[in-house]
Amino acid sequence: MSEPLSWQELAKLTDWQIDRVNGNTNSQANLRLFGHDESEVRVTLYRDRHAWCPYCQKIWLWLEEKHIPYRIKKVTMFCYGVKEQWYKQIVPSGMLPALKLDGQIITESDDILIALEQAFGTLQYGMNEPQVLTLRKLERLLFRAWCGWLCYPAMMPGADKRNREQFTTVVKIVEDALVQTDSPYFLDEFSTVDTIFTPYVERMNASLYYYKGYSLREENPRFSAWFDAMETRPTYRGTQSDFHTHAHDLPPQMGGCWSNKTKEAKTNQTLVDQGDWFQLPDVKYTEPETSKAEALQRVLKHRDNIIKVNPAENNLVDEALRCALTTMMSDEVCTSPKGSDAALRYLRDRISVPRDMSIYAAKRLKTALEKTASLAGTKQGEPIPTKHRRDQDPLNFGEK
Ligand SMILES: N[C@@H](CCC(=O)N[C@@H](CS)C(=O)NCC(=O)O)C(=O)O
Repeated sequence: MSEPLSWQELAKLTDWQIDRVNGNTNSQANLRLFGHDESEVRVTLYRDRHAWCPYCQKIWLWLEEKHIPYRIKKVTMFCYGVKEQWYKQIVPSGMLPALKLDGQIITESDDILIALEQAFGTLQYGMNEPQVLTLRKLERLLFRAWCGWLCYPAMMPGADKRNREQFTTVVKIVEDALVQTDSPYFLDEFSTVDTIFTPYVERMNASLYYYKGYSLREENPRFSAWFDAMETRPTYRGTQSDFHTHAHDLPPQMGGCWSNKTKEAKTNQTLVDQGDWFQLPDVKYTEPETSKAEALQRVLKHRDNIIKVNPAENNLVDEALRCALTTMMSDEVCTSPKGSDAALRYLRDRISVPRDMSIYAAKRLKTALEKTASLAGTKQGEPIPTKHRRDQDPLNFGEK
């Protein structure tokens, strides 16, 4: 049984750092140069601060794959807090993403990709090439079938089964499309089509696992191979979220997500919410050796705000958090103060991937928080709201 380390002692246990500007894809960068000079930047991407918006992820991936130097300006989505006035002056609807290209503002993610193609060339295939158009339509078909299953309560007998069949029928068409080439991607090599499918396929995989007990990645071999191939790409790894973030960020965006309350869904919900997070099929590449150091570094950076926003008393959270981090770094059990179970689980439930840290770092941190909390008691944190996510208001994290 060890005593919690001090913040100074903890700081000595991590030297994790990344090159946000020229290194791998990451959610924290405000400028990406890929070795270019800043004077060459022609593009500004306006994307959501929470690194969650699917249409933003599409553009983000495309720019990263093409190594286009760009600036990033982060904007709050309505459900998390107040939309920035300066952004409404540029885009009155407040919708994201938007792109400034040579001084010109473009909205609508497909129009943005078309404008980027005109300026910088295609990502293997152009948005309006026939095979791309066909697959773009298929992506929308899959999207609608997913909404039809996820976003309605299915009260009538047999409705859940019918919605599931409608979805899996489209999944079968997508599986057939994926088999058309030897590559694991949609066309004969990674292309713009993969960046278009990525955001919602990732959200489908997470949400159907959690709300319907259906594992898209595990039940469909071509999708499985596609995910595996995507995870070989540092661009995708940098934008990749986890099941918990999607399961709890989707309801306010989609106007509600409904569980079918099957045994499988209930088992999956417990796994996503309470662990073991290493058993989830949300990531398959090998865990990097740096994941604990990354998690620690990210908590150290934001610790004052993390402690301040927690509903529990500051000193208690401070000690409990140091306990969890001590456990994470040493694997030794550290007894957290009485009454800290709910406080630790409040934080466990609010780690957002990839906004706060990468998927494996989050798993390590959640595991340590839960292990420490379980020694203190069984109390859960305040429930995560389903109509908004103002518990994640960026103003509480010193963002302007
Ligand atoms: N058709 C648009 C859809 C964009 C969209 O729906 N954006 C959402 C976020 S995913 C948005 O900005 N909502 C306003 C907000 O949440 O603040 C596109 O393709 O760009």
